[in-house]
Amino acid sequence: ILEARLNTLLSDESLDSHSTARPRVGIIMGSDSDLPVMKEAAKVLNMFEVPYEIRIVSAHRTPELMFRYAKLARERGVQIIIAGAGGAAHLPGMVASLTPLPVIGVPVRASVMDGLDSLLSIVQMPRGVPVATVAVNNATNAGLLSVRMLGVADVDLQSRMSQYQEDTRDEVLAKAEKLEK
Ligand code: RP5
Repeated sequence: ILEARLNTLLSDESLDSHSTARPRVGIIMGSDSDLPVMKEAAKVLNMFEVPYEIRIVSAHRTPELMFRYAKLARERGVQIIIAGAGGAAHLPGMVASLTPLPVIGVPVRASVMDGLDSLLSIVQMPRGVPVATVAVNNATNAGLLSVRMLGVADVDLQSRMSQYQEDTRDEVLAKAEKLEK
């Protein structure tokens, strides 16, 4: 029965309605309690019109699903995995150990230690198994980093990233000028 449930979860039919295209980025997280943080990565991907999927995959509570997800991601067309977790945040590192895809880790601030526990759990990977770790709760940067990575082989996406950077600069300059007045 477990096998059937795992198969259903990772089948084409289970692709959610975030986009009609096959997901290029997989956003996964250890718990639904991570969702308020992790949805910021989804916002960025929506803005850049990059197809993505968003799923709960727990290293500790659903290890079989984590294994299956990581093993199948590449053949399902996923190119980058963004993985968020808090506390004993093993998800990004374990997924990175199971796939050749780039993994971006988002340390989620859990109830204690202000997220330092999550950050260290994700960033202190052993040599040979990299996880690109962003700041605590900064799923926005995980989304932006994934767009930059895809931009290496996608000229259109890369030029939209340049535009985003110019817009960000102009916004800050406008604020600076307003303060001067
Ligand atoms: C981790 O434990 C999750 O990633 C989450 O950040 C943290 C707490 O999970 P819940 O107890 O809220 O489900 O696995």
